[in-house]
Amino acid sequence: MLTRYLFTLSLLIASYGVSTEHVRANDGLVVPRFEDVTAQSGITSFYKGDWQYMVGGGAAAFDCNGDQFPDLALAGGEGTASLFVNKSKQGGALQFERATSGIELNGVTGIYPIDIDGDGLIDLVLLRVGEAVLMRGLGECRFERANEAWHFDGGNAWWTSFSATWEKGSKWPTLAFGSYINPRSEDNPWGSCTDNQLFRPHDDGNGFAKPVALKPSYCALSMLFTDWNRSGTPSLRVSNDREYYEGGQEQLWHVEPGKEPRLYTDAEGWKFLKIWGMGIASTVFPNENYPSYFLTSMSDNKLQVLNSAKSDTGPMPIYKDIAYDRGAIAYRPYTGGDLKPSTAWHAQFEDVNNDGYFDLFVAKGNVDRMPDFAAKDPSNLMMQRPDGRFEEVGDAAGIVRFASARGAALADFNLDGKMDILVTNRRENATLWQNVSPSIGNFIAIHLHQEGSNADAIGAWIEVDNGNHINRREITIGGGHAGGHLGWIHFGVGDAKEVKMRTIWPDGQADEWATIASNAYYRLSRGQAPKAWNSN
Ligand SMILES: [Ca+2]
Ligand SMILES: [Ca+2]
Ligand SMILES: [Ca+2]
Ligand SMILES: [Ca+2]
Repeated sequence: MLTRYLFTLSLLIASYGVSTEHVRANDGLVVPRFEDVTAQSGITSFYKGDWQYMVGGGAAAFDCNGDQFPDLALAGGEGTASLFVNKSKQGGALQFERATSGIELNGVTGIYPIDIDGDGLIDLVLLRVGEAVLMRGLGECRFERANEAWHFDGGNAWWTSFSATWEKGSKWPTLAFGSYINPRSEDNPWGSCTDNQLFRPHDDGNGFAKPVALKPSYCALSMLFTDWNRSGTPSLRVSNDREYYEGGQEQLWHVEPGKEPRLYTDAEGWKFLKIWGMGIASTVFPNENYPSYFLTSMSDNKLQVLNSAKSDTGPMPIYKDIAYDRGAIAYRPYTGGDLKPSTAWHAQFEDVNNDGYFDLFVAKGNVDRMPDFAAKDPSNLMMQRPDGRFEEVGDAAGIVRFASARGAALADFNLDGKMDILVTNRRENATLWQNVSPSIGNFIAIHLHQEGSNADAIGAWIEVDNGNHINRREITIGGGHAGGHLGWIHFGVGDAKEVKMRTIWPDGQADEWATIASNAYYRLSRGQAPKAWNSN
């Protein structure tokens, strides 16, 4: 099977190996510029460990001390997880300081930020080899274990993925945890995928009820609650690693209030797909209404767009893979001379040159000396062009490294309007790239807030009309590979000096369009006009 696959791949390489270098110079694409500032930044975090840490290595970007600058929590594998407080000045150099926070547990594979109890302080979900741990945020970047207080049974599994949603009528979130291989089956791991679990709020209004197993489970390396059909109720997408499951495939679950979760079926349009699923990134293409999904894998990454006419009951979950057509397949290294297929992990769409088109970052790295796959496998930075095609600029942008990357967090760490990149690496220090592009487009950044539970308005949509097209973003928790970000939502807006924006809140209520000036940060509290924020 693998032989036939590699043969197909070599044909693909032969027909597709054209240089795009000269195209770039002539057509005005603004290539962003990144500088590796790891050494000066104060970030020292290795994702350590043997076999059980071949996956994971997540990064979480979120604000734990209320100053609006995104702080970082990084998985440490066999070492301890670590928290770095952001000390950067607005527009200055990226500066972090390690702080003892309470999250310094070993065995951590992934970290997701989420305000579980709705107290306005962000909590952390720690995925581990062993027990998953919920850490309640106490303010000032301190955390305490909350499994017992929230009646959460973190089990004993190789936890590798997470997503969360607030179901209609619930004050507490519903948490989905994905697990990998049975960690006790090292000699014969194939077919030993353990159950993913869905934790719903307890009826008594405090914490969680006993979890429901999401059977069948197929070694989930990424999960994402996403309202793929804009029905108002998100479904749970699960990306699974075909290396270890038997008879499995990619999955989409109905998760509807008061009902048992159930898989979308062939009859509903769901199509069988087997990949080495590692990560999920979602984006909405300009003027589109529905999310598209980039699925990372070993060489055969997918870019899926909804391909189903809307009927009375809404679209069916039928997706077309356009990764090849759009130049986003990223199946092998673009530099470094290694021609073997690539291994892709965290993926994230962000507009890194602020031209109004979301670009795609993909963290790459060999599992661990796998000889059939590239050893020198640099992460990708693919710029989206106005025609929807993607162009690799990793080399020109200055982000080529050959460490074995895993997790990543794209965030604007110094709040200068330019998205920076943090990447975790297996057995090596993380890498931090500051976006030092001298001239890129304008931007806006928005942080939603609503009173009561789900304070960060997970499940909301933000729409930005930049005068040329409308960009939409769904606010989600989950996806990527083993980590995510919570906080400012960034939109590049090109030349626009002002833009129109509106929010569609998680319950479906849509704000009026508001006109706001570019190059500013807006705190947007529900029911109030967008309010510009700055650090002074
Ligand atoms: Ca902060
Ligand atoms: Ca909280
Ligand atoms: Ca862009
Ligand atoms: Ca920045």
